[in-house]
Amino acid sequence: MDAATNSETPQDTLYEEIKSFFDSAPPLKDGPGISKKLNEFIERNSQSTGGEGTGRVVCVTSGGTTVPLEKRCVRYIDNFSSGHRGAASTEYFLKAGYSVIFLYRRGSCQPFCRSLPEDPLLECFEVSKELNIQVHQSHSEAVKRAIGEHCGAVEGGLLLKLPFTTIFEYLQILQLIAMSMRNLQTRAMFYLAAAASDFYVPWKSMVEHKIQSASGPLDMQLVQVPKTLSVLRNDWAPMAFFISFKLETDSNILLQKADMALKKYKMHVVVANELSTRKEKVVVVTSSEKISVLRDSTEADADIENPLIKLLVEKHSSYVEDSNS
Ligand code: 9Z3
Repeated sequence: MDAATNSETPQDTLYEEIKSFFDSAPPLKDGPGISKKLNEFIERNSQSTGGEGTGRVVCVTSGGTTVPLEKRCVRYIDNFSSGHRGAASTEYFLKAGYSVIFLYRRGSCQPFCRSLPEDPLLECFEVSKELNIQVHQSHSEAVKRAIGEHCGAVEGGLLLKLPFTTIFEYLQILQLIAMSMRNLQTRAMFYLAAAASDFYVPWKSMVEHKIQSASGPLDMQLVQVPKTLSVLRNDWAPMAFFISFKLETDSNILLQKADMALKKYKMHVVVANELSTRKEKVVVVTSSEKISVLRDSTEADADIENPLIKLLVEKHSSYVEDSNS
C-alpha cells in the first residue's frame, strides 16, 4: 500500500466510487436537452412574487429505479414503488405555490391522474354512432379536472416532468437537477420519495447479450450503489432543504434507522414509513422532534400527502427564515 492510499479518508473513497459510477454509466440520452429545459425552468420560476411558496422550487423524485442485468437489456431488477407518494405530493406542492421538477419512473403514477380509472383512455371515453369521441358521463368531471389542472401546471411553466428508468439515468438526471437548482440557495427543496436501488451491476462488468439459461444457475455479484445522497447534500446543492424517506418492513427498527439517516446524511427531515401502512401513517423525523402524520380516515378520499406537505412547507419556511436572519 502506498502513502496516498494510506491517507485516503472515507470521503475520498466515496468520491472515487461516485466518479467511477458516473464514468462507467451509459451516456444519458439528451443530457444537454435536459439541462436546457432545467435552466429555462429555474430561470422562469426563481422570482419570488410574495406568496409563501413562490420563488421556491422542489425536486420530487418518484417511483422505483431498475437495475439492468444485460447491456441489451432483457432482464432487470425492479422494486414495488408505484409512484403514488411522489405524484400526490407534487399536486400539494403546486397548491402551496411551489414549482415542481417531477423526476419520475416511466409508467409510474402521474400527478392529477389519481382520481381516474386504471386505463383512462379505454374507460373514460366512448365512441358515438357518428364516430365522435366523447367523455363517458360518469367520468366527465374527473377527466375535466385532471386535464385542466395538468395543463394549467405544465403550460403555466410550474411543472417540469423528467422520466427515468434505470438507476444510472436517475442519478445522472438528479445531478443535473441539483446543479441547475444551486443558485436558488435555501429556496430549493429536495423531496426524495423515489425508491432507488441499493445494489447494481456496473456497466463495465455487465454482459452485452441476454443471459443464457442453458448455462445453469445464475450466479452474479451486485455491488453497492455509492451513497450519492451524501454528495447531493454536501456538494451538489449544499444550501437546499433536504427531505429523504426511510422505508422499512420491520416497524421496530424504523425510527432508529430514520434517526441514523438524518445524522449520517445531514438531512433536514427524514420521513419514516412502513411498507404496509405507508398510506395511513408516516413519522416526520427532525433533529428535535418526531411528529406522526395520519391520513384523515373519516374522509374516504383524503390522502396522507395533504397534511404531510403542509407540515413540510412549514418546516421549509422556518429554514428559509432562519437562514435569512
Ligand atoms: C419511500 O419510502 C416512499 O414513501 C415509498 C412510496 C416508495 C414507500 P409508493 O411509490 O411508495 O407510493 O408506492 N421512498 C424511499 C424509499 C427508499 O428507498 N429509501 C431509502 C431507504 O429506506 C433511503 S433513500 O434506505
